[in-house]
Amino acid sequence: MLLKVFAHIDMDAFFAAVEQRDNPRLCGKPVVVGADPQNGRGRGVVSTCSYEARKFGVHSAMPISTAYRLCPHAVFLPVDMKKYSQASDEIFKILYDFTPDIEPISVDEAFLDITGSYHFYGTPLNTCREIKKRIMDRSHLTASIGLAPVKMAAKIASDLSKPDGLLEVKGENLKEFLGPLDIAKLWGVGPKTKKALNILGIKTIDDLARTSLKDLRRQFGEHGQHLHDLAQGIDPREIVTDSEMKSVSHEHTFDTDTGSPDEVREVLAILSEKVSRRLRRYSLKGKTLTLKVRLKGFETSTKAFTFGERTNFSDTIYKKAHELFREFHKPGMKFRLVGVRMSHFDDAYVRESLFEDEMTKKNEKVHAAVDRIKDKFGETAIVRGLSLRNEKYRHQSGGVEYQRSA
Ligand code: TTP
Ligand code: MG
Repeated sequence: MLLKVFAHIDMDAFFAAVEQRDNPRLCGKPVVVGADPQNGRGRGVVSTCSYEARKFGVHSAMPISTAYRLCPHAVFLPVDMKKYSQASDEIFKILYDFTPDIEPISVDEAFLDITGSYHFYGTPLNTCREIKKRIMDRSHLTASIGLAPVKMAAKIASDLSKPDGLLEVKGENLKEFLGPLDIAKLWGVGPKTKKALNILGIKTIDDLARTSLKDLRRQFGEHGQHLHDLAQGIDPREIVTDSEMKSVSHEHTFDTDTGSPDEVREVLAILSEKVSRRLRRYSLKGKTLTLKVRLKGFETSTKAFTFGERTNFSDTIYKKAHELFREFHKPGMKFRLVGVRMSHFDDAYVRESLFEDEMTKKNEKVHAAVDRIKDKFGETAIVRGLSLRNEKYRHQSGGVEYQRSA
């Protein structure tokens, strides 16, 4: 079997690095990008910070007031999304010069399948050296890259190599590489699963690899098989290119299982908004909405609804998601996780929208205006009235899910 070669690339301290590049006086200094600290009284959170600021304990999603307390002499800057989007476009253009097999994950992160292209540069390692060099030459920014025969190990490798790193994990070293790492490094092991595993005495990936599949299945159901595979270094996931994207979803795991339908409703509003925004970013509209709920004992259920017309409006998605939830909910239920997914996209989105009624067009304009404001002033500039009350959820939901075409 041909071994695949995956590269995971992630820019270092991305927003802060762009700011330092554009203002050399900031180089070598702690820089915090995010909400206005207002001398320690500011609300809102840190988007990111330079590695110099990380030494003081500052990190992404931390309240800006805490960041100010930890590092008052840092340079605090507002989010300039337009600038970072430009830098991101430039970097992605460079990546597409190397291979079309790219799965974009976020503004500063992507998976590349270089199995068929690395020969042009000799070896996978040389290919990645060349990618890093080209990014530095053209964008004056540093990237970290992990190389491995499976995606999840490539991601762990880029993370461990930060900043300005390059780390290759060869197939024969995969288990040895993963073994001593904390289980939290595994894709799919969030704080909840980590806690549940720790209670069983499972701390490292090696501990997990030694646990019997039977025990894991008993504890985690279907998820147990996945955990078992990952710990053995088995991860069959391929990259999913933009054109293959089949669904967009966001999930949220509650800090403590909740029995409050109101709390679930607020989270659904935020998840719907995130899914809606992501769909619009890719100029997509979906026809099928799927609500996912995981109950206290890891039992997972999904409920789907197919709209008469494709949509990417947050209100439409939220109302239906909440309706599905109400149909599902029974008194006494406790929820561990909820998720919202939209699928069944239409390639002819632009064409279809030409014939849509005036109301839809108006609605589209409103959404586009909201997106522009968010791009300019950050994700929390405008949020639904309902969402506003729960600031804490805004930075916690899971990533976008990509699925491979059937
Ligand atoms: P990350 O790649 O997670 O972080 P980073 O690039 O700043 O630092 P690292 O070297 O650890 O990769 O996120 C990319 C950008 O996304 C980041 O620069 C700012 C933004 N972001 C937020 O706005 N809020 C967040 O909570 C996170 C995690 C990132
Ligand atoms: Mg990054």
